[in-house]
Amino acid sequence: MSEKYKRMWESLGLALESHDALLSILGKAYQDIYLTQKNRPEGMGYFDFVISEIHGLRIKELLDEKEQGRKVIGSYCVFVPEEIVLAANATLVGLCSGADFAMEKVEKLLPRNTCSLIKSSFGFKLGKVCPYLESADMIVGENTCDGKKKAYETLNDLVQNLYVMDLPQVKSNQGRELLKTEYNRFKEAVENLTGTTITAESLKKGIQTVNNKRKAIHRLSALRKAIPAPISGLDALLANQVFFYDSPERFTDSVNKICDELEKRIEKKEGVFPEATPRILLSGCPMAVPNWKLPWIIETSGAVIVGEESCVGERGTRNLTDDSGSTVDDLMEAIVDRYFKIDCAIFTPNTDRLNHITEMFDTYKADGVIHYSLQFCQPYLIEAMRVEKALEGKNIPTLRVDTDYSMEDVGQLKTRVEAFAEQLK
Ligand code: BJ8
Repeated sequence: MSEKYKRMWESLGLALESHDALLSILGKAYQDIYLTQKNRPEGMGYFDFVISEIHGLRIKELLDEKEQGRKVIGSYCVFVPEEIVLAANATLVGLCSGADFAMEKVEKLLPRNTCSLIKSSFGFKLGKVCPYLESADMIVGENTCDGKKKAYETLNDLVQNLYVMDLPQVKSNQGRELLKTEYNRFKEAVENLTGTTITAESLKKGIQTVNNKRKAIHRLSALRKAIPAPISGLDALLANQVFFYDSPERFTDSVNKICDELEKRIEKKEGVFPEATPRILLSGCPMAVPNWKLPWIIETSGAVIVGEESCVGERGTRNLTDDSGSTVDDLMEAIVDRYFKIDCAIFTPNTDRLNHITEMFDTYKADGVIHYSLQFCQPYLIEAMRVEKALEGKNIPTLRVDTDYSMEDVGQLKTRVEAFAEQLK
């Protein structure tokens, strides 16, 4: 791929040598973690292709769109409404990163004890290895956790086009008002950037397009209730990760095709692991590409993941946006309603999340919950203790894992996960 896209990467100002090194690490990790899995659905071939071209073909498509005048907007959080972006004839891409990169440079700008996700986003910028970031006409930051909101002050010095969205922290009437004000301000900013006025028709279409992506993921999730599990957690996570990069229509079709295949598997009682394999619900911080460490450990330690209570998973995709409104105002209200339900740990109190985890545990017929927090992520680390207590109160076996993007703790984590899986048998 390197030679084929070299010019394109050069034009984006990427550091070619470092970028090659990153792609080779990514390719090796994908080979070792994904392509060694057994009984994968054939439809996953599409996602293998997407990953192999994640910095190639998809970037070329975005640059071609840009040449036609379409704008690209990058975001770090599921609170940024894709519906609004699509309605203005622009494209939204996820910018979160799941690998350590250029850490020496990063730690000159951020304290060491910053979560890996934030550090990684800085590393990809400072190391000049993220073509999505370099293609973006606008980058949206959001005032969610303290780490992110303070880091955006510094990121503002590194990029030219950072837009920061304020977000509520409490699910009150005032909180909803703030979200509404901020979404209207964002709508205006996107209209200014694109020179396109959002109409009721375009907003409705944007809502329907994003809902279709979500419905495909809901269909996939529902199929994961089957015993034996028809798809690995790693593969399902990949689909949830690609949700943030791919063209929406193509993504929806590809996930639906996998679902067609899984329905046939379920009819024949075919699974990716034996029927008695302990079923895990994974809950906690989002996992951006290529953060596959914990799912890989779990699924090579005698268990299978059947659901993700995560922003790269059900927390991010769970609710649809009502598209029945006939005016821009009605539809914007529906967008506010939809996003205000997201139960990110930055909210206080956040009891909805506790309830949702138990609900998912039952729905997906899980045997245990593994709670995953990134080190130094205070919202999820602190909430993990409440999650554990609430689950223990319901006699749900729970394992709390605090980790980062490094591979140093793999052995230790594997021992803990194996013991947990054994306990669930
Ligand atoms: S809605 S979870 S995508 S903020 S891991 S950076 S919380 S210190 S990512 Fe998130 Fe939006 Fe919430 Fe979802 Fe901070 Fe924690 Fe790091 Fe995190």
